[in-house]
Amino acid sequence: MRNLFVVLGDQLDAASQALAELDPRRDAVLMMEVDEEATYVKQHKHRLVLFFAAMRHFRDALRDAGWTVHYTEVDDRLNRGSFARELPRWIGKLRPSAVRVRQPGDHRVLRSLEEACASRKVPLEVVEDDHFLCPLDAFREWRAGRKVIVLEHFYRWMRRREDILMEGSKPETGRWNYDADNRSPWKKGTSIPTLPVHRYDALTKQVMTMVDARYADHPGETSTFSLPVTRAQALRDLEAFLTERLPTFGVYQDAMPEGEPFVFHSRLSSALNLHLLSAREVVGGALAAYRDGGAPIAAVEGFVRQVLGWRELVRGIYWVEMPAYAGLNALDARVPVPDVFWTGETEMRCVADAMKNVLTHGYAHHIQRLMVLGLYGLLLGVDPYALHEWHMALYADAIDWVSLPNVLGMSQYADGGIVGTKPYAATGKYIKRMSTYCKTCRFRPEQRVGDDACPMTTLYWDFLLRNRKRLAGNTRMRMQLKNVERLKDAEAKAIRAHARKLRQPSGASGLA
Ligand code: FAD
Ligand code: DLZ
Repeated sequence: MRNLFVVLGDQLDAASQALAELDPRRDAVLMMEVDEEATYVKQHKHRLVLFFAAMRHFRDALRDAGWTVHYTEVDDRLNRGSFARELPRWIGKLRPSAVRVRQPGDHRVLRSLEEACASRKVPLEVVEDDHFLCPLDAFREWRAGRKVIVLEHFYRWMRRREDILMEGSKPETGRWNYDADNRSPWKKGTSIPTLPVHRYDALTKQVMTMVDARYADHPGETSTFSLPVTRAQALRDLEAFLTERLPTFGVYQDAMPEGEPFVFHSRLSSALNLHLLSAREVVGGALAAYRDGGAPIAAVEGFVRQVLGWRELVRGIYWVEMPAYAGLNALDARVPVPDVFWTGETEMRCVADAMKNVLTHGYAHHIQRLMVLGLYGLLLGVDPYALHEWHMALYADAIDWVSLPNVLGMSQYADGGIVGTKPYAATGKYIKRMSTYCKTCRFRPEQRVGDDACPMTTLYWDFLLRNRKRLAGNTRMRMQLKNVERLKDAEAKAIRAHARKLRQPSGASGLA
């Protein structure tokens, strides 16, 4: 055998250039289910069903297309349980001249593959992953010339590079960005289309049974699993989003109606991150909807900005900044992940609803991630890497390259301003404006102290008091810090004391 081509669980893309460059007569594919990936953080059952079922379907599709696919299932008797130990077993058995893999989505996995190949003295070739629109070398070049990273700069560069919504070097509608049109609070009575329901075949059901038995004590229930595990299912989800949800995606992008897990979001992240869908076709679909008059520019541009802008940007940042990035903790946050992040039990309606989504679906939409759970972690001072590990455990769409910059960078500001220019710190008043939670919540967002005070509000002021020296050099924080300086000593003392109470195991945070 010439090349042994390793396909990882998040690389299920049959149209990849890397596969096209191989010869099915001389090269073979290897896919490994390994227990370590399911247990290094105790993963949600939806995440496990998603990966194992999608991998097994992809194996069968490759075999049908004429590929030799060597495959090890997680409960195979000979399976050694980790990439570091399983890959050497296959190299010993198959004796390839080289092992080839697309850039993995996780620095830790890349190191494991490198060590495994070195132990067997076989070269490992890591090739570009053409699922992504921005090759890593191009990103490095873009990054090299800049002091600070600004999404808008990267996004415009990508729009020009890909010639998307452009007329020459100018945006075709005269505006780069419709962000300001995409922040409407929720309007009561707005009806939300339901997501497609997938019929799962025997193979997927078999995986569910295996996950129930083998990972019984992991969070989540397989009975509520509803994600696509094949390309055909992913394409159905894409089509349903483009026709039914995209037109309203922009308007309610930041809205949080209670009891609505998906609002008008696409819920395409897991299909994208496993590469069942390509970034190019998802962006292309949205652009086609605009051209056909199916969706307005504000919605389409807003969606394109997420996929072409944010998604590509955080991936670039991950690979340029790793491995040092994982250890950053600019605000010296050391609090353990609170119990409520595992149980969802709290009187805070916002946290309870977001956690319900996470525990039921392995999903929460962006604003719940950033401005409810992320905000709560930031204000409590939760250890940012521990929060990232929690995220990797509970979200079906989490891959290291995307979770780490979003959790540690965007939501916790632990990178000191690489992903975002300032901490996303806010009081409960932000949540009141953008959600329906506060209507049924016993806490008052306007109140800083006292039994009825919204914990987000108390903790916001406490956060600024604790971090004012660290944030003093940040010009974008000037206004917020000025307000802190206006607090009287007695007020500041009362806030700090109330915040300490909230952090007790019996406090609203449920820290234990
Ligand atoms: P939509 O709202 O419909 O957005 C469309 C697509 O844009 C998404 O599917 C996603 O591919 C992309 N996108 C949007 N924002 C981002 C972003 N900030 N970074 C990367 N891609 C983006 N996204 C993940 O895919 N995996 C994660 O593990 C993840 N962790 C996050 C953690 C935190 C704390 C935050 C604030 C954001 C995180 N995101 C993550 C980004 C974003 O929240 C999710 O992509 C989105 O909520 C997924 O739901 P959706 O498919 O319905 O997205
Ligand atoms: C998340 C996950 C799980 C649960 N299981 C596997 C697996 O058995 N085999 C595999 O190749 N990948 C798995 N993954 C994804 C990895 O944890 C990791 O995100 C990717 O390998 C990064 O490219």
